Amino acid sequence: MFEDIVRKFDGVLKKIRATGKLSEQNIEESCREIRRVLLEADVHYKVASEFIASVKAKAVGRDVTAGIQPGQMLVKIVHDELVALLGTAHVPVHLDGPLPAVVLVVGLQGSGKTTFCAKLGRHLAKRNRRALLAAADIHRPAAAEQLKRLGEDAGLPVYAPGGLSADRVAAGAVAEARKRSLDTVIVDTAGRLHVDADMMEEIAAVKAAVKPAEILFVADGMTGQDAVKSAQAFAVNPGFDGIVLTKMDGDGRGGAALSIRAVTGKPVKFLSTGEKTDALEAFHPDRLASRILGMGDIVSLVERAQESVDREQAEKLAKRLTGSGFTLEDFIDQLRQVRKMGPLSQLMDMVPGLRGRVPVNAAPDEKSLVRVEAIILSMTVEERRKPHVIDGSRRRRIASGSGTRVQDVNQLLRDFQAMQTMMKRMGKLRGKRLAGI
Ligand SMILES: Nc1nc2c(ncn2[C@@H]2O[C@H](COP(=O)(O)OP(=O)(O)O)[C@@H](O)[C@H]2O)c(=O)[nH]1
Ligand SMILES: [Mg+2]
Repeated sequence: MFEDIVRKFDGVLKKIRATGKLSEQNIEESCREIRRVLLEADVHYKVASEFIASVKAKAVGRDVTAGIQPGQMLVKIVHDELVALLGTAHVPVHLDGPLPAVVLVVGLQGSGKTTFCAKLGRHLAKRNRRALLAAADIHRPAAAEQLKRLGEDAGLPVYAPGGLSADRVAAGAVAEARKRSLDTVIVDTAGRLHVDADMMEEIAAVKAAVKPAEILFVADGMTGQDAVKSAQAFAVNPGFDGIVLTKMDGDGRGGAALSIRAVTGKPVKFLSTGEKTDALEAFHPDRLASRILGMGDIVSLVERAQESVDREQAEKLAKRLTGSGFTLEDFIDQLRQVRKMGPLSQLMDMVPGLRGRVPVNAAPDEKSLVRVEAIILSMTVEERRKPHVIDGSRRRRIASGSGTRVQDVNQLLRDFQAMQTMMKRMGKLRGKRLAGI
């Protein structure tokens, strides 16, 4: 699913990520390439243009958070726009109101309605809902048989009386559900190859008979912009609350999934990914955006850095760290910043290129960070600024004050000294590089 678009985005993003500075020109260039990828994925051209316009507006003149490459920042902007395009948050099926709640499933023939009815029943069973499937596709005798078979497979009861009109099947199913204390009725309806008046009349009758809490429109995700077009027609009549994209296991280009929400204004609620009744995924815009950009973790890295590192403070710290004045107070500041960003090992995992390369024990664990902090907090201000005054008796005092052992204090002072030396060396190196040596 989405392999093709992921691959193409990956190529474009690799270039963007390496961007050293965001200028109007390279933002323009990046946007042009993103637009091409979107159009090749069969995204609606209007949707693609609007998408690009808002990425540009957000990227131009944007300050870059400390600790992040400008290119990564742009990737994050693209990601956030993609999430917005896909609908921001997951919207669950609406089942509130009088019981049984009725879900009406509509869409063109062959889109995957009947299969989806069974999948939805199974999905809801995990949420403690007990659903009855109603066979209101009365035009094809095989449809009721198919629903019965799928219901059996999913462990769900099926109401298929035969010989009744679609609206009477639906109403009968509601009565049956009440009798059997089932709280949900999922109504499978007939579709045509194209939208037509008879079908709409029939759906209108069903709607009037059972007052559905939710109408779901099922579209074949493989058909790209055709799915979007039929969604537009169904949005006008009979209207619907959410979209189900099926056959997402196929090699469709993903364009329907990317544009259908923007075009219809209705949220995608599920992706159907196979013929079996368990092949259903709740649709989460953020997860799909990350998957499409093939970069999930950069986003969380940038977010955490933005939340926890104040840019100026970080720059000041960097200057002091590499200068001669690196003290235990800076050391503790730095530890706190790092800890705010989350477990170190997890953080390292998120840095592209570092994943799996840093041995687990190279990263200090949380416990020892807490210990180090306690030790430094037990020192006087003078001791923190001039650690060389810390003699044997001070070490004993600090150890008992922080609930640690003298060895721990010794170890910390040794680590600090090594770090101070390293910082000085880095400072010199940077100076040399700046001077062009
Ligand atoms: N690969 C795949 N096939 C599906 C999916 N959903 C439905 N199908 C198949 O698509 C065909 C039409 O599905 P059906 O539920 O009968 O569509 P309906 O005419 O809208 O009721 C059937 O062969 C299904 O097995 C899916 O998510 N993935
Ligand atoms: Mg069917």
